[in-house]
Amino acid sequence: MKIGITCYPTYGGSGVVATELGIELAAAGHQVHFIAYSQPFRLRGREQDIAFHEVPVSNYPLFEYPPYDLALATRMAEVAAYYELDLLHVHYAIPHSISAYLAREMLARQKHRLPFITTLHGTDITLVGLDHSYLPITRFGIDESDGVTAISNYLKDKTIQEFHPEKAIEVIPNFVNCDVYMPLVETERAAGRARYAEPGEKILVHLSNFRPVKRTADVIRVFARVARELPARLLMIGDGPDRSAAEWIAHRKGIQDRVHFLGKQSSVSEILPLADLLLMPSELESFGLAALEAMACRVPSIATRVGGVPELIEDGVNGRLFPVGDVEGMAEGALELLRDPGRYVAMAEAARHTAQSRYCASKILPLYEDFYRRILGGAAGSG
Ligand code: GMT
Repeated sequence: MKIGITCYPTYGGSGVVATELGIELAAAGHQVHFIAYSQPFRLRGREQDIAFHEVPVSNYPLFEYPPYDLALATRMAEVAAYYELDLLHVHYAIPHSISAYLAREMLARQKHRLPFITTLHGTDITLVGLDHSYLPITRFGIDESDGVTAISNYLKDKTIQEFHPEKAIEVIPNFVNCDVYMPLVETERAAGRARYAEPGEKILVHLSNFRPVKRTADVIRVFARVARELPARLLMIGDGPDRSAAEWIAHRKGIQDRVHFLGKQSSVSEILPLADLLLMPSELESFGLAALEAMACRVPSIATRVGGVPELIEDGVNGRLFPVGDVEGMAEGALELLRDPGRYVAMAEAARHTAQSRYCASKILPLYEDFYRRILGGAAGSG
């Protein structure tokens, strides 16, 4: 198949999933065309059978708000016509599903069929879509899509409850390539850990876009409590609006030398397996991709019981779950695990097993391919 993919190319879970999906589709023999305002950050630009098409946005002085959505629709239609795309797959409803709708309608006038699929990721529904000004157009984008998927049962239910869409929503969970995200052999792991920590020190990690929903301040507070009890380091991967607040708290607590802000990293699969635990104290996660990537590396998470996270993490089995804001509980949970090697190893093994048995790219890719075929065959599905 020839598949166009549109996503937010910057740091964020939906862009990561879209990029990894494109890479997996290309590896499975499909032709993939990314259409976005810049190259998705996890794409190195050297992958075979993957092309990137930049969307140029006019900055004509009259445009106080340059119309990206329209430029995107135009580019989608052009790429679809020039490269004979079979379908478009857009990640994140706003504005991508609306641009795809416009592209489909433009091409229909030239008798070119271009069905589009929208994958809902979370904040497009829980935050953006519920802002009243975006609600009707988000619902329109969902209903006009030829197919809609959501990345967890939680998100599917939430979308139905809040938007009452006419379109059926299929759950296709997020995935991870278990041959890329995997534990390291002990010698490599020890060498990698030595870059950040002394022998005998524990390593905790956080990976996000540092937006308020991630509660980055809680990450530092949980770590501060852990570091009071045992020698430990914290790796903060990513960047975003709450980074300076997190740095400030680390300084105020006097643990700045133990917290390493690594910024945006394109190869997180090389850093995650060095850690002992991942901290994900989010206000909300429709899925929690960072936790899955860590689990595949045999790193269990200390996380919050929110949104779709309990579909991925079973408390006490492959990770730990706590109420939002329960800094003390999360710190205690982390300390208990780090002090009990037997329990830790069982949980780490269970985390890797969950990733491999339920969320491996090799298991999820066929679900997308089958969905594409059904959409191309005309099974649009209404709710
Ligand atoms: O969480 C963010 O701020 C980014 C957001 C996105 O769309 O880029 O992440 C959402 O999609 C991820 C990939 O499907 C999910 O793993 C995240 O749980 C989800 N975030 C929220 O629901 C807050």
